[in-house]
Amino acid sequence: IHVQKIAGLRICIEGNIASGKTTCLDYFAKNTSIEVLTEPVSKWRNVRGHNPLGLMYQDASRWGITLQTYVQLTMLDQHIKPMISPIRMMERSIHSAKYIFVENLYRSGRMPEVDYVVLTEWFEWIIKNMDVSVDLIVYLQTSPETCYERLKRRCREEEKVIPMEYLAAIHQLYEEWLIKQTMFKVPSPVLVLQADHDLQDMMEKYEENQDRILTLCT
Ligand code: DCP
Repeated sequence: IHVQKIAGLRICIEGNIASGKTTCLDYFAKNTSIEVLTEPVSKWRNVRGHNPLGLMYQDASRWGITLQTYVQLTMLDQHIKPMISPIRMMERSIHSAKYIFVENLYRSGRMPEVDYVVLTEWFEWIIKNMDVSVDLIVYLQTSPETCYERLKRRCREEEKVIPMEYLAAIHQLYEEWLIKQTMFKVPSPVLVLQADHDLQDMMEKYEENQDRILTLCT
């Protein structure tokens, strides 16, 4: 790769819960020109001894705003961190936090309108005043069934309560946002990778698509 030509690129890996974003990022982390930022999920599970992720799954109406306010902060922090490599890849983004997760809580009636409006005001302020731009979104497109299987297998304590319908709703919103592109602003071009395949096949797919990914955003 001609690194100089494509310096300062920001790529976000997007997809449903347990769609394999971490595996994708692990693959690209081997490339020394790429700096990989993983999703700050450990922070969402422990902020000064509190677990807003766990609370949200126990009672979304009460704790959805708490978790999503903190997600928005940690995502903003990731977006504006000075880049230390020519290419940055990050897991999800402030955009999907708002358009997928906050939207889902609101649409399913589990976030009061006032919470949604306050988060939206914050989000719009950030978009206007901070640089959270993205050069390419890689969308790992899965079926909700595949994610459900993977979720059960990995057994993260907080996620044991997630039903199939929750993954189906997240999937639907991702499709609306990145494929149909009818609802919300898409901040960059989108590369769609079918991600239902097993780990080994996905690794090969990343290898095949590596150059495409890096040239698509130039
Ligand atoms: N989450 C949320 N609201 C957000 C972002 C994430 O409620 N705005 C939740 C969904 C998951 C947990 O946080 O329960 C972790 O998110 P991911 O699914 O993105 O992380 P994974 O590790 O599951 O990704 P993958 O399995 O694709 O590597």
